[in-house]
Amino acid sequence: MSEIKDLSPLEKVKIVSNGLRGTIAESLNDELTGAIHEDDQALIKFHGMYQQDDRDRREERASKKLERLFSFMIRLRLPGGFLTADQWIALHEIAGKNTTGVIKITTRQTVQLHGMLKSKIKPTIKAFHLAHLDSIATCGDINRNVTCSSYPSDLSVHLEISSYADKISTLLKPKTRAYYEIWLDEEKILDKKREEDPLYLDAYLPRKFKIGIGIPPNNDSDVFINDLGLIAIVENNKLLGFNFAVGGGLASTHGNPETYARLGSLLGFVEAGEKTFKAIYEVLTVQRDFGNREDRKQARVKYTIDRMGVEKFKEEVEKRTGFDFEEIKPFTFTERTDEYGWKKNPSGNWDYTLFVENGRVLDEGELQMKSALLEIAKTGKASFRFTVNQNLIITEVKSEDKSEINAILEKFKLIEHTDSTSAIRKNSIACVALPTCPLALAESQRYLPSLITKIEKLLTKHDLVNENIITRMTGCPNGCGRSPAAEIGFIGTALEKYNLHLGGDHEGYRLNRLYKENLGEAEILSELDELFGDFKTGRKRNESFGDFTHRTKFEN
Ligand code: SRM
Ligand code: SF4
Repeated sequence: MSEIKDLSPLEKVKIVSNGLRGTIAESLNDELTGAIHEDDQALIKFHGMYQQDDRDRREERASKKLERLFSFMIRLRLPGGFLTADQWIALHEIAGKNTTGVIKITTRQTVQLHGMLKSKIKPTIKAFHLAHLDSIATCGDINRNVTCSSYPSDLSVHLEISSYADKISTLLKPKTRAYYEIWLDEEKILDKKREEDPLYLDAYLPRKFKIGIGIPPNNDSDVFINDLGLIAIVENNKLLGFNFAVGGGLASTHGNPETYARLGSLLGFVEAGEKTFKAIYEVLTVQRDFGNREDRKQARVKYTIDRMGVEKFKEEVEKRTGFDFEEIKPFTFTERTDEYGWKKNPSGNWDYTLFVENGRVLDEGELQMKSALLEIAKTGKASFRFTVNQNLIITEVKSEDKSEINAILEKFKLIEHTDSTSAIRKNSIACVALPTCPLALAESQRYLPSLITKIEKLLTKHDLVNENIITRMTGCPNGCGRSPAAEIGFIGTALEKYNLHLGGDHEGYRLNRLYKENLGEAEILSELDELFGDFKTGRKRNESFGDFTHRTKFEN
């Protein structure tokens, strides 16, 4: 462990936080400002919230000598991304009453609500609690929302596998009752022993920790980008266990070569059940004890594993579990895209995957998506599952109810909307970026849709309009929209400027690489025009765009 004097400032905030309480309660009562105290800003992340301000209005506010327009974003804990109809109705109402109204589906299969004023935090959390929902540990240096592939293919074990997301999330939840005390007015715990936390101790993890479960053959959950990716191994419709991939993470910092995106390294196979939970737990304790607590830019598991070496990291986990990883079991991912439209699921019920551009559920112009989903939820005849690609599955619709749900989808033109969306748009992701993200260097979700319209024209020109090219944009190199794992990745460098990354594969086994720096829109379109032309004439049979650009631009 590091000496106290060497610890990063945030480590100290965690240690003295009294179980993540800090002075949050006092901050909430401070009526002189819409913000909360600085240290508390770090602590509320562990409770699932970020303090933000509207960056579009900074100048105007400053000119009037007003403080920034502070508000809060809240992110729900939804392992596997599942909501009942009643929970959807509650989410809809809370979003409208206490936040901007937009329900934002994230790249980790949950939702965020933005624009919540300080005075609305408690009512919001209370309302979610009544709907059996919480935001515990969705941010901060702790295990985050556990994702799971949304597509069972023909596997009847999908429910069993996705229940792991729930169980892992519960296993790795912090023991402190701070969330319940501060936001839900639970009585204060006087016996501190009751909340001793053998996993997180008092300093939690050195950095955020992410777990994702992938179910071959669809890698929609982008399993290798997680700190811990679990690849489900199924034989004859029976879940045998999981291959463990450790050390994924996508962020880097412009101009800092010590930081980099990395895919997880396969450690080995662990059988399903208790052994899997034990191994997961001990991967976290190894990161807790060996992760860098001095420099947050070197604190993710990917750096710990590169510093220790994969073998040493694995041995340390084995020493703690008391058993060895078995040999990696073979698996193949063939896809990473969502399976749009109606599909019968293994339980015999129906799922409809709806395209939600950049995960933004709202009523806008002709497209009244939010109203449509509320009407569906009110029938009580469907549940909802978010996908890791920011889309939504209307799920568990019984055969006898399918026509009623289909009629609502048709009435609101959502079937037409999904069917008429181009392949490239359906495979696009953008992170939030401006105006709420404090780290954004460039636009992302407000810009990608219009850029895609221009790229569609190029694809049409080159007769490539049906290509499922995975295209992702982020407003900075943190990679929230998983841009480093795209076939075409745009990574913001400054307002209206992006690095163009190419050569990621279609299935999620290979990251892309920097191709051209600091391009404006005209340059992006001119580069892509040329690349698409070369692809049309020079591709091998069935070669994807990512494989083509990797072969022609980076190999040899
Ligand atoms: Fe992220 C920080 C949004 C998925 C890597 N991310 C942020 C913050 C909270 C900005 C901040 O620190 O103040 C962004 C809030 C924007 C806003 O206004 O809402 C933000 N990240 C998002 C979401 C909402 C993007 C989206 O449009 O869907 C995703 C929420 C996921 C969730 O539900 O938990 C989101 N973030 C990711 C992913 C992708 C993933 O996990 O699948 C990554 C890359 C994978 C990884 O972790 O390496 C990612 N976000 C980051 C990082 C870089 C971490 C690092 O290793 O350095 C930051 C900055 C940080 O932590 O310091 C960050
Ligand atoms: Fe913000 Fe950067 Fe993440 Fe986009 S990638 S949401 S700009 S931190």
